Amino acid sequence: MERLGGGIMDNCIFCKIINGSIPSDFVYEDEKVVAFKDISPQAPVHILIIPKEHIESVDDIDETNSHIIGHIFEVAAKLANEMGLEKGYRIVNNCKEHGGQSVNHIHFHLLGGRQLLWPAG
Ligand code: DGP
Repeated sequence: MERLGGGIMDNCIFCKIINGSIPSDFVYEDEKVVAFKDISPQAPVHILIIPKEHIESVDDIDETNSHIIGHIFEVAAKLANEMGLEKGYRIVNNCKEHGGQSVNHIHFHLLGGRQLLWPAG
């Protein structure tokens, strides 16, 4: 995979969503992150929040990029409020193969609008 300008990777689905070459239903965008509806929703609200910079997984978080993760949680709380999730919600990250990660561009699922179950499978 080749790194293009602005931290975009050439064959990453989520980089293509960020640059608009794959259409998606954006609900939020700023200079660091975008948020859009998951293509396969698991709850009435199912949003993916991702950094514009291509970071593969939580395993690649270090002191140079950890500020982006804090920002993602700020955006998640803001979106949860705007979407009426006052009863609660869940933020999920799947990391690498055993964590169930299927797209190798770090992303956080914001899920809500129903009673969510625990533990995860
Ligand atoms: P994970 O399993 O944690 O890697 O989640 C990847 C999620 O990405 C999964 O819930 C489906 C979603 N997804 C995959 N491809 C697309 C796409 O092209 N558009 C949108 N909106 N979501 C996608």
